[in-house]
Amino acid sequence: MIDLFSANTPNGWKISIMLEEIGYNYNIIKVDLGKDEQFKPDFKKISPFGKIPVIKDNNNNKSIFESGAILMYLGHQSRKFYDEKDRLSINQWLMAQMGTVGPMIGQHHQFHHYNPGKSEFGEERYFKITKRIYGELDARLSESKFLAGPDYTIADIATWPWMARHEWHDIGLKNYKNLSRWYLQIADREAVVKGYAFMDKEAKIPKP
Ligand SMILES: N[C@@H](CCC(=O)N[C@@H](CS)C(=O)NCC(=O)O)C(=O)O
Repeated sequence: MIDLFSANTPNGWKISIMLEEIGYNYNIIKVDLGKDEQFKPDFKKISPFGKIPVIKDNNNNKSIFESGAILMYLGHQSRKFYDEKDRLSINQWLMAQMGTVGPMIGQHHQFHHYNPGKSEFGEERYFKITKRIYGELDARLSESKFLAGPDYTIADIATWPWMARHEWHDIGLKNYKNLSRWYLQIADREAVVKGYAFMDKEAKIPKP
């Protein structure tokens, strides 16, 4: 049994989707970011930067922070979506999500969605970067079925939740043929539908 400390956000969905995909049982412990629960001393003991998601594996009492590290741990444990022979490619696309896709699109959310009108520079900069990321993912997916190669892996599980916020981005996912094909194909997976709705049973995946 896994304890999942999380919130209803893209970084949160990565892990609920993975846990659904590998069929592990998990307890959800909601961390209310609006109430700054991520900064409580007990939570910071397992998440030094005060961020969700975190898991605790009750089989060995280990806790793990950082979504990429959690996906690698669960992929390794379950031997699913993290095939040893494909790790070089999977790790690169996973790290690209962790270092570029998530942080950059996260800033686009801050300036374009949550705080429009506060900084023209910030809005323009992250709109442009997010649009470029759409193009770069689309180019990759024009030559490869999934991000790391022919198989669905933890790199897709890490990246897909960020595209699930496409309605906030105002970039027009449907204009990116390969990215849309990939997005919709993953959106049809039962585990993704369940993992996306892990904190809100009524939540429906937005289609382009
Ligand atoms: N690199 C971290 C990022 C996690 C992250 O930014 N989580 C956000 C929610 S999506 C959070 O906890 N924000 C609370 C805060 O920054 O105060 C990961 O991938 O786990």
